[in-house]
Amino acid sequence: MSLINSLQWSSVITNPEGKQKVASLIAQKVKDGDVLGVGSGSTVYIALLAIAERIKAEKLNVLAIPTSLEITMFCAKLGIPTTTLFEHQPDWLFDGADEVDPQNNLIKGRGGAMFKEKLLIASSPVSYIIVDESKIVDKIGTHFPIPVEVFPQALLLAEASLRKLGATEIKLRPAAGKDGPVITENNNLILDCRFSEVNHTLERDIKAITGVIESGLFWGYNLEILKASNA
Ligand code: ABF
Repeated sequence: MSLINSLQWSSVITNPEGKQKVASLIAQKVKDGDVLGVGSGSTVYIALLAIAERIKAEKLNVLAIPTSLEITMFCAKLGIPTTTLFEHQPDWLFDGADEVDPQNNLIKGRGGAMFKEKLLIASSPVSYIIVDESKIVDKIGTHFPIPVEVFPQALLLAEASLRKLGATEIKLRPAAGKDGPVITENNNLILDCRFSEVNHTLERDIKAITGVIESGLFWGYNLEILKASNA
């Protein structure tokens, strides 16, 4: 067995039934010739499994633009050809989220890939966000902090600037299972920030800090939310 074939989704998948429902909805939308933006996370992974089955059964020509190395490797395992934003723009995209409010504002970035996720959403004419019911909140920031990707040498400047914007808690995200901080695929750090108030200007204000690469706050994007309850 090749090393790619031995690749497994290792973390626990919460609410697998709900995720399976929205994943099936996404798989049904795939058409021959589509270039798909592919987000990150377990819901996206389950959708990829369903898409791979359709590609195989119906001999569809589909290209994927993944948002993380992990998803790129799963595409390789599943036989889904990949491309990049240098060569193609997505026809449409699917991605998960950590929180979705009634206006379709999101928090993303638990996997630390929000820079590429936002880049893909900004590049795609249609973006489907696939979520189980646990992700629906009345107010953004209910369960999750807002992740902010920061160039390492800008750490102290970013911390001070985020506090000026009203951050009440800022944590340097630790690496899972080893010492030190999480290092993103772009070689940056992640600050998980809680704010007393999250409003329409916060995303722009965070992004304006020198050294901030991107935040996991997605405010006012043109998104279609696919929920497990609608599947
Ligand atoms: C990505 O995966 C992230 O932006 C988000 O944090 C997470 C959702 O993961 P899951 O589908 O596993 O709940 O979409």
